[in-house]
Amino acid sequence: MTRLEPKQRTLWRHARLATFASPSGWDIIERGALIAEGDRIVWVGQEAQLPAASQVHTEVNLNGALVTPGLIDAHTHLVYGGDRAAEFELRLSGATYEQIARAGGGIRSTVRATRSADDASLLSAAANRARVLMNEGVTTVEIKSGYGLDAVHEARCLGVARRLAEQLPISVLTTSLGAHALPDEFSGRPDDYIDAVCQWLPQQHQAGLVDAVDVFCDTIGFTPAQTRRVFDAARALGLPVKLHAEQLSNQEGAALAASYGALSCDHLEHLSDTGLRAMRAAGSVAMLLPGAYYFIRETRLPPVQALRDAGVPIAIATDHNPGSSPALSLILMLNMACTLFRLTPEEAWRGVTVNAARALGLTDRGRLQVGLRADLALWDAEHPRELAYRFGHAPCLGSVHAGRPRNSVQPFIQPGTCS
Ligand code: DI6
Ligand code: FE
Repeated sequence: MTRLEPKQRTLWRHARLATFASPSGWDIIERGALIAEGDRIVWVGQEAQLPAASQVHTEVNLNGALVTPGLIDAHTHLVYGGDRAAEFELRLSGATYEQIARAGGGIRSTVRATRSADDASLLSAAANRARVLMNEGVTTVEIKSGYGLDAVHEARCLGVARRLAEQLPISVLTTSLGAHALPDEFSGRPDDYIDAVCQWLPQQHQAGLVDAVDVFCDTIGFTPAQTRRVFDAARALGLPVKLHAEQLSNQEGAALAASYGALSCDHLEHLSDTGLRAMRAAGSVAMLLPGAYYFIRETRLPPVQALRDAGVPIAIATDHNPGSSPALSLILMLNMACTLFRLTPEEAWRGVTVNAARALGLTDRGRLQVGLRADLALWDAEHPRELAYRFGHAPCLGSVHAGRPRNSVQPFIQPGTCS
């Protein structure tokens, strides 16, 4: 990766741009061009309308490739040790996800593997996973902790997530999810564990490790009352919250999270009308996770039509984790969101771009627009709907992160200047 000077100007030309700049529609610009200056987009439009005096240092002919905003995977659990392939086999022979969790497997088995892994192996495993996402156009990823479940190991996992962003051309937002499961040493004492989670949050925050706070509020997770205590601790630090809400049962978690102005409520298969109304009033994003729905063979669908009717923005993510969604393709999630949840391809695309940015509280990305970050994904496709239509096939030609092309984009680059 070459480091560009801050004022380096690059013209990306002969592209078909899907900008998502308006509130609806694909906003396709045929024969489009885009100028990036440093990490920002400074011009987007039809190539024929390029200002005559557009001085640039580098010009890239994209030969008609499709360009979309860089993809945003706004819900992942990317840092962990081990895997749960044996648990997958158990589930295939009849055990449910909940039964395995209650018997000490599930999340707690990943906690054991994570605690015993050293920093270097946690980092290299997470980096390998991040690279797979990046190879399909992902330029921003949210990463939750939640497999350390004590002060030391939670901080270690958040630190690994931060280091990923230093080592790879990808933006990382971290979420502290200490309240993911009850660790063995607190067995029978969930309230004591919540005390501990609330106590270590200020230390994590002081160390610069936390962008947001999450809780798993469900029958095998934590109660609404316990969730509220974690949210109060987050609020005291000025940290935004989000929630694993109504995944396996309705706990009215979405309404609770919305009352704290949650950025997003995630999963939502069991969302109630009360929860939906509260989310609408708070402006929280509905984060739908088709990978987990599919992998644990949920049968209850999230209320997509009601969310749509209420105008609640919908985002889509991989929920990558070893237990309920070992998926590493955000492009596959587009297809699954359409096929399983009946989203339109455009809704699914907005779910991994503009609405995913909103779910992270980010206003500087998710669209191709002047003033936003030059985070781009390049595709061998004529129209973005093709990427939601095919599955097991993501023809990504490369990506650009903060104005800097990744290696795979280099073949496009034709040195020269245009004036
Ligand atoms: N819900 C999920 O789907 C993941 N976490 C959560 O709260 C599953 C995490 C795992 O099974 O390891
Ligand atoms: Fe999750």
